[in-house]
Amino acid sequence: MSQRKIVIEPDPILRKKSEMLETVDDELRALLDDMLETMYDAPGIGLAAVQVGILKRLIVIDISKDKEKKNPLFLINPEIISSSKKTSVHEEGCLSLPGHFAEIERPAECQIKFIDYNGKEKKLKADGLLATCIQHEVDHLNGILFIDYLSKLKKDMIVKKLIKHKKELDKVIL
Ligand code: GNR
Ligand code: NI
Repeated sequence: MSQRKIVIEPDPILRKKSEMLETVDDELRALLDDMLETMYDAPGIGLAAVQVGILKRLIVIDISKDKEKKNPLFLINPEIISSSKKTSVHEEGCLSLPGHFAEIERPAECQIKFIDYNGKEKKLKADGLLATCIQHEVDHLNGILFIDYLSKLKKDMIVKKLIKHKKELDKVIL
C-alpha cells in the first residue's frame, strides 16, 4: 500500500468527468487500498479517485469516528438513484480545498447503486453525514466542487487563497 498525492484546486483535472469501470480486479483493489490509506492519513472521511489524479468513478468513504473501529466503504461506479425532497445543511470540507469550509444544502437522504470491493452490485440508503459525503464524492466524479454552490464572490476568494497557498507549497518543495 502506498499513499498518493492529493490534487489541490485550482487544477483542470478536478473539473473533468471521471469514467466508468468495466472490471473489478486486483489492480483496481490495490488502487482502492491506496485511496483509503491516503484518505485516513489526510485525514478525511471520503476521497474520490480524481483527487489522486485518476479519472475513474471510484470513491472511498469512512465516516466512523472511532479510529479503532474502521468502517471503510468502497464505491465503484456509484449512481444516485433517488434523493429526498427534504434537504439538510452540513458544514463541508474538501481535501482538494484545504483550510476552507462552508455550509452546503443538499438532499437529506439518497439511495445509491454501486459495485462493491468484490465486484458485486449493491444498493445503499443513506442519510445524515453519509448522505452528504456520498453526494460530495459523486460531485467530484462529475467535476463539481462544493465551492460551485457558493456565490461567485465567495468562490473567487477561496480560489485566490488556494492559488497563494499552492505558491507557498512550491517554495517549500524547491
Ligand atoms: O474529509 C471530508 N470531510 C467532509 C465533510 C463534510 C462533507 C464532505 C466531506 S468529504 C471530505 C473529504 C473530501 O474532500 N472528499 O472528497
Ligand atoms: Ni472533496
